[in-house]
Amino acid sequence: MLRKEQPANRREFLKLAGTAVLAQSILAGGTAWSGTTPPASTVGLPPLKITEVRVIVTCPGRNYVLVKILTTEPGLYGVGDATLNGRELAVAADLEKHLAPLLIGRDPEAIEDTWQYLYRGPYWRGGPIQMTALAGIDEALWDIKGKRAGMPVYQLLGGRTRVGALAYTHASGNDFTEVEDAVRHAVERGFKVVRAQVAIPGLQGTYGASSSKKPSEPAAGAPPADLPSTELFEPGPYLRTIPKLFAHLRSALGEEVELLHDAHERLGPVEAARFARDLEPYHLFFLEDLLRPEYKESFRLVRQHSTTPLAMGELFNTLWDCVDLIKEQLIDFIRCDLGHIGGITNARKVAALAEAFQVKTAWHGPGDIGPPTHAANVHVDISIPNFGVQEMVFFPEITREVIPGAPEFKDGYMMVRETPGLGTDVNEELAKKYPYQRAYLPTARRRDGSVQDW
Ligand code: EZ4
Ligand code: CO
Repeated sequence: MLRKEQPANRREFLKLAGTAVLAQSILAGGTAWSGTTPPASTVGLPPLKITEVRVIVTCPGRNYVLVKILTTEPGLYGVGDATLNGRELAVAADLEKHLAPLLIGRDPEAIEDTWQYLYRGPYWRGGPIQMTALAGIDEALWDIKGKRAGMPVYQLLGGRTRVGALAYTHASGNDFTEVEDAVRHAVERGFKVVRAQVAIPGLQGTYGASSSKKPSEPAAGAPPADLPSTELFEPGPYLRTIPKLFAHLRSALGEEVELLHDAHERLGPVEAARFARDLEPYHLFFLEDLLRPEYKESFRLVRQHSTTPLAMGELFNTLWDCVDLIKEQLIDFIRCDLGHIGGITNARKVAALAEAFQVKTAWHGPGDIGPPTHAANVHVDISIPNFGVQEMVFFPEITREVIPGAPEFKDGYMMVRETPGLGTDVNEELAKKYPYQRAYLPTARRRDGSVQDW
């Protein structure tokens, strides 16, 4: 309230002087509150600053990039995952050379402010390298916040909405019987949802089920295969084979088990619409990534021709990549990769946007993103209302030793650890024993030799 006796010019002066102090603090690289009174919520806790950012590149079975953020509180640190398969060192260099210097001295509690600063601050924004780096930092900061609060991250996100996250695994094979066996095996392990892929006759190597029995996310870093392999793809044989696979699986396994399929962003609009229609009788849980991410408008055509549920999004990097598909209800599941879309902070916004339009989540969860991103997936899954399903992997023992704490699989569901933070960590000494090995995802070509999306 204005006091009569105070001359107007003095009031203006005080107002300006106050603003100047604030501005000085902000221009010195801080936030509106750093260097002044700590926010009321943290009164009683010592003020916290980031002291060091370590970037750990390691290859325990395949390459991973971890970000470890240390703070002024002894022993309080966070670990995030910044792995981008085939471009690991670009993300590591971005983190080390460009982002780490901006983090030193900052308040690790100010996650949203740091996110905005690193997303909009550099002027250049988006893209998989920058958004993967940002995810690594974001996950590490949520890990710190959870540890400081003494709570698992899902508690900070609003608490539990469900006991665990319904999970799906991959089943693949060289022919229909091999895939059927793989699905049966998954069901025996407790899975209620299974992704099915099969090798395509006449095509040497196909995403998800190559004849050489490679895993579905190759680039494991095993020399001498340190240059990309080339696989063959033709839409004709693919579009003819997959509906027959699902006809076989339904007649062999019945309707109970939920089945899904990943088209891996390879089809054109009419091919995609026909494919979704041809698969309709087999009642897929969803059909994943039908179209290339550049051609989102083609989902309208697919929708006009089929009621097969659609999922899309592992190649998206920003919230705005998701907006049109969600608001037009052109998809049923949004499946961004938390590790490539800037972490938990951005994923929660995608989830909230999706909630408003009855779209569910199905976050990307392959073996080529690290355990902290898998943990982040599940913390979000079990704290939002519109969770759909969670892709998962069983990490090999060597990976679990170097990067412990991945969510655990129980009776078809993923569970996070009830420890403060994300529940994941990195063993830095052990990580050093597995140095980076150059590796690439495969590439694909058509029979005529032209480039094809993998
Ligand atoms: O091809 O993670 O749904 N899962 C997938 C994965 C992706 C790899 C790419 O690095 O599509 O297998
Ligand atoms: Co996929």
